[in-house]
Amino acid sequence: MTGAGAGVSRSSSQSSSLSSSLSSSRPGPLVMGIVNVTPDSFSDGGNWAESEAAIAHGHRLLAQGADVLDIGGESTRPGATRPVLAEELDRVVPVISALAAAGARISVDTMRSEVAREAVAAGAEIVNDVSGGLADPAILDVVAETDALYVAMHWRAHADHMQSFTTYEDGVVAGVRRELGLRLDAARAAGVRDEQIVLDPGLGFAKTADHNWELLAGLEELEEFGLPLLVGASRKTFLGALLAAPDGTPRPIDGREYAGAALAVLLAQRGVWCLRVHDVAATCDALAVWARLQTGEAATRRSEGRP
Ligand code: PMM
Repeated sequence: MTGAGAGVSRSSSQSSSLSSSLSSSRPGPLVMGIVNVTPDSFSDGGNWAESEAAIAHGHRLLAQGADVLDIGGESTRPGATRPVLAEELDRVVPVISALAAAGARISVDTMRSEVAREAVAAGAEIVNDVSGGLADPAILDVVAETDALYVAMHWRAHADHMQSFTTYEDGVVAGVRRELGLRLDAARAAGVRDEQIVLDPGLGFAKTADHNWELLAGLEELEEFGLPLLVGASRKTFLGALLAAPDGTPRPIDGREYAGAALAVLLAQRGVWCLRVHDVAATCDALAVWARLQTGEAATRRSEGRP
């Protein structure tokens, strides 16, 4: 089967050799299934807080079509407090070890260098750092010593006060682009190779709902870095606000799946490299429709003698 992003010109040209080594059974973006081993994540907190439940959930997401599993031990929902290091390690390492031993491709969702180091030793191939190296700059040195991919997300502050930092003087797209560029410089200075790096606009992190939509509409500004992009929109508050009831009550978290699937198709069309999602089955179904239509369009072009 072809590599990540195959069949999508923009993402194919963006995919480096390392990111291409993670492959999907379908064309289009990789599907990263979320396993939050936390008592308090905003959409699935507490559901998979015990190792065994988290491992079983990981297997379920793999069976639904996830290409990679993102295992996290710290909730980043607005207002969340941080677990201590030992607690985060206890949450994620056993789950990573078990799922990697079963053949799953693993990402670790952490801002801590020590967790990144242990996670890679346990089998993780992606270090997903929502702080892009700001929370613990030593994480960049850990990544530089490995062949792991590094997701550098746009971030401004820890979850307990991030929503006090939603001012973007020259617009959110320009601000995110500039600040992600600084994180890229820091990663390169630490020795992280470009082929390891994936960028993420950080939807919901120090962003208003309008900011998230502007970022989604302006993704080409981030594509200009020439690096693969990962987007995490799944079940987020801005989707709940979009789908609010007439009285303004946000759509509950478990009613945001169709909106997520619609977004998955649009992001596939854009050539995004990876989608970080809770609703793996719905995402994979939506991507199957998108991929089949690509094949259909190619056949129509051929039969009409068009390039
Ligand atoms: N969002 C959350 C956690 N980790 N990682 C990346 N790379 N991008 C994201 O947008 C992102 C993330 C918060 O969502 P969750 O609590 O549903 O996991």
